[in-house]
Amino acid sequence: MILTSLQKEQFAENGYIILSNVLGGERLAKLTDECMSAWLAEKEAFDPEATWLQNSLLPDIHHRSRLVRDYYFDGPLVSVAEQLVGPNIKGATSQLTFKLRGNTKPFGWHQDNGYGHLDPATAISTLTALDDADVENGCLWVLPGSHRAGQIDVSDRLSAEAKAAGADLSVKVGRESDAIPVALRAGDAVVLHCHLLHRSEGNLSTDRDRRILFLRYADADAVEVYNGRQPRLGPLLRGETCFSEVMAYEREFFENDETS
Ligand SMILES: O=C(O)CCC(=O)C(=O)O
Repeated sequence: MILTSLQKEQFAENGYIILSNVLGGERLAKLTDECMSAWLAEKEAFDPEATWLQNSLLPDIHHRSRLVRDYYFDGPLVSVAEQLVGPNIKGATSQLTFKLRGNTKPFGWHQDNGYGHLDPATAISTLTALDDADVENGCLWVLPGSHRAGQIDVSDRLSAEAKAAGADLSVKVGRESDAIPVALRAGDAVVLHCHLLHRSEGNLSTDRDRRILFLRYADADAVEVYNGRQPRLGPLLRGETCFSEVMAYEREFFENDETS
C-alpha cells in the first residue's frame, strides 16, 4: 500500500490517517472469525468492576490466529510502517481490543508511547476495524495535532506493581472540544503516531459489537525506556536490527509456520 504525499503530510500534521478498505471480503470475515473464536475461548463476559485489560484486551493474537499473523507480518500495514517509520521494522504489539455490546467502560485520553515508551518515538499503532465503528458503539476519538507536543511524563505511574494492576495512564487534556471521532467501516484502519492523544467511549449500542485488531510497529532497534532501555522484543519484519535477540525473535513463525 503506497501512501500519497498528502497522506504523509496529514500524518505529520495531524498525527493520524485513515486508510480505507485495508481488509475486505472473505479475508476480513475469516480473520474476524478467528479472532472471535480466540476471544470466546479466553475471555469472560464484561464485568463493570474489572479492568480494561480484563474486559477489553487479548494480547498476542498473532500467536492464536494464522490470518492475523499473515496480516501483521506481511500485510499492507507493514508497508505503511516502512513509509512512516523507516526501512527497519519490527512488530511491537498485536492484540485485540474488543468492546462487545454491553461493554460500557470508556478508555481515557492517552498516548500509546505512555503505555509502552519506546525510543525512538516513531512507532505507529494501527487499529483495523473488524466492525463498523461509530460514536454509539465506542469508536476512537483523537485530538488532531496533539502528537506535536511530544511525550507526556507518566513515569510516576509506571511501577511494575502498577502495571500489573492495569495502571491507568490516562491524562487530562486542555482542549477536549477539538477532539473528533474516528468513524470507520469494517476493514478500514486508522494509523496513529505514538504521541497522538486518543480515547474511546464505552459501547452504548445494544446490538452492535466494536471489535478492533490493534497492531503496533516500531523501528527495529527501538528500546523500552521504562525497562532499562532493553530492546523491545518483536518479530523483525523488514530490514535489519543491531539486536541479535530481535533478529532471533519468533523465527519459528517464519521458518516453520504450521500452526493455524
Ligand atoms: O480500543 C479502544 O477503545 C481503545 C484502544 C486504545 O486506544 C489503545 O489500545 O491504545
